[in-house]
Amino acid sequence: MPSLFDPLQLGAVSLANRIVMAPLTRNRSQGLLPGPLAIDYYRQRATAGLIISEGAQISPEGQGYLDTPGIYSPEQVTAWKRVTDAVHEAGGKIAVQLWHVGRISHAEFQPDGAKPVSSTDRPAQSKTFTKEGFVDVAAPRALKTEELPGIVQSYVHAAKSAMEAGFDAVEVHGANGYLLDQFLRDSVNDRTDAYGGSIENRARLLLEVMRAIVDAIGADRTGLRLSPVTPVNDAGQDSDAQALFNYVAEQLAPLNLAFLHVIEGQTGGPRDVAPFDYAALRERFKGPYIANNGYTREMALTAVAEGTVDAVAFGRSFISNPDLVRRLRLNAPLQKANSATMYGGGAEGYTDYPALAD
Ligand code: 8OZ
Repeated sequence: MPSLFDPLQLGAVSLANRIVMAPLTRNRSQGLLPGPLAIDYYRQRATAGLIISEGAQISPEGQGYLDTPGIYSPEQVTAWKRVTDAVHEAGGKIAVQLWHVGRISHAEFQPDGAKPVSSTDRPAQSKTFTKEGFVDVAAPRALKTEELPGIVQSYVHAAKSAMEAGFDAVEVHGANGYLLDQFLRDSVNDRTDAYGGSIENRARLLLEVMRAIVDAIGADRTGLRLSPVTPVNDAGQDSDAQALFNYVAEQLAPLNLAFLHVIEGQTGGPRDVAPFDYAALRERFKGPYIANNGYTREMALTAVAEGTVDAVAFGRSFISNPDLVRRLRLNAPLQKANSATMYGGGAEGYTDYPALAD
């Protein structure tokens, strides 16, 4: 049986081990550009089998929080290229997370202070982080049907930009109550067009995005993150999450994506927040499955050895342990992440967590 420390092939990307750095929003990209500290931060973590970057918005409208990086302008591509070069020089692999927040946004980030866009015009009961600190998210406007091809095109443009920036792959953010999840769930999506109502209709935008990206950059460099039952960002439980996500996985199977990355349970919280059969999802998807959320070393070792998952993504422990792979290998103690320095700021709590001494 494979071990957590064995290599793994995800589409075109060869991983040295099955330990993945989960995407982590850090709000340190002034001017929407990953800066010099981001180069150090990602380089320090290059022993991960695969780094998945923090969410990077695919367009100006896709931004919802202060100082998150973009992946759509030539300037952003240049800035990211320095990050991907540093990770590659250190022997690592890095994917970018393609992010559109939908209604989890604020006028401060939107072009001309416009309303953020969503599947619905109902606001989320949620907060975002702005120059003024944590504030309520803005009321959105429902996208018109004829605007949806433009959304798909923004994802394609961002995916092509990611390839120019030297990323090994892209991960589409289909999780955590952001735009694509706002279309998937019937707790949020109240549309009456071909993108609302039935499961087929609610999954349509996500599947169009995935097919378009696959056509543009290749399935072997395209992955997806889902969170079937997470309640974060006012993503209410779908009336039949299992049927919805089983359908999505079945439709994705023929695309032969590089990976499916699943947040099991509540993002950053309990794994048993609602019943869900993740094995059923994996069985339908057929391709490589990266599991995430609350995995201990023991759980990760067991899950890979038993073959229930192909790889495990760790979030918070990668914040505070740049050498997490080595620590897991040695069963060395893990440093605890400081929650006060997670979002915004400088090097403190970002690039100053030490590696184990030799
Ligand atoms: C924490 C703070 C801001 C954004 C997610 C992109 O939950 C996020 C996020 C997390 O997916």
